[in-house]
Amino acid sequence: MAMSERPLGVLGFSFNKGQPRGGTEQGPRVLRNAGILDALERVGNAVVDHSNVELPNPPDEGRDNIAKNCRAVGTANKKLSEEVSRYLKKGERLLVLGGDHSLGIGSIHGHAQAQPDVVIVWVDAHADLNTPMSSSSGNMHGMPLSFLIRELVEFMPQTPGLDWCKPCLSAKDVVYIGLRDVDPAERLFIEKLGITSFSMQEVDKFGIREVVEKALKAVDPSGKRPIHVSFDVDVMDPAHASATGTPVPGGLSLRESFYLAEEIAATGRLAVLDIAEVNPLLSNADGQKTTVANAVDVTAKFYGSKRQGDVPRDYVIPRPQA
Ligand SMILES: [Mn+2]
Repeated sequence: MAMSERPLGVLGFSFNKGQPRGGTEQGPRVLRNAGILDALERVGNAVVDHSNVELPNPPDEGRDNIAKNCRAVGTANKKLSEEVSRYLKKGERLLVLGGDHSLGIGSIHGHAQAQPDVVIVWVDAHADLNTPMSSSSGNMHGMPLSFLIRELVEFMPQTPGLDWCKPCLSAKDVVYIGLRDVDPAERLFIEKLGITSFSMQEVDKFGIREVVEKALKAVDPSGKRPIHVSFDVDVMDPAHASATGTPVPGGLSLRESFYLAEEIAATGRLAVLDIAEVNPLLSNADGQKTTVANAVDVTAKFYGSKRQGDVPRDYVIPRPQA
């Protein structure tokens, strides 16, 4: 079955312990309330809502580690990984509604167990590539890729709660789009490991059309591998997504975000999409509404394959009465 014809499973990951602010745990609820399931059905997907991942009680955190809440982040993501892997093996595509971006650990790990040839398109203002040693904040939503990339293994400390997570990607399986706030260690890793990266400066220079084309070519020249998009809403300009924990000025316009999503949809190879870092407790009422609405609209573009517009299956062009 063509990828785009498979059922689309939706999995909520109601979690906030990868960063310090309450609210990201409400992401799945506000996105569902805003009609994300209907929006996906309207563009022709057979949607199956698997509800939220049932998270184990947060374990006691020791004071012995530098990655904050690592036991909670680890156990929750282990559960997420198992669920993602299970539904993919059943033949579904998956949409993961976060939750903070530490969810990348479980979502990508689970994806790689089911489809080892997966490629990652990380769409974010930040690289989320710090190790527990290099992070200045200790917040794990800035670290997910460091736990997943094989070439970084020598830089990774033993992290309680994450012993189950064996790196499953090489650096060449990852491409970044939208970066504009990158820490020193992240910059060095990107350079030394040769991770393909398109910052906002490159989006300005080449335009979003060329960036998306180059990004997909770089990560999968054959154009055959399953795609995992991890979309942090902070990649969008704060004008379009202010209800998020770490907004950075100068991001993707709404139209650029749509275009990226439409081009990914057009590949027919999107297997998993993460929508991370919607935080309905931040920003003002207007900002909250706009952020959630834009997150829903961008998500629908990732799954609406017909770029010329979607015609309901039962639509009949009206004619004048004879
Ligand atoms: Mn992120």
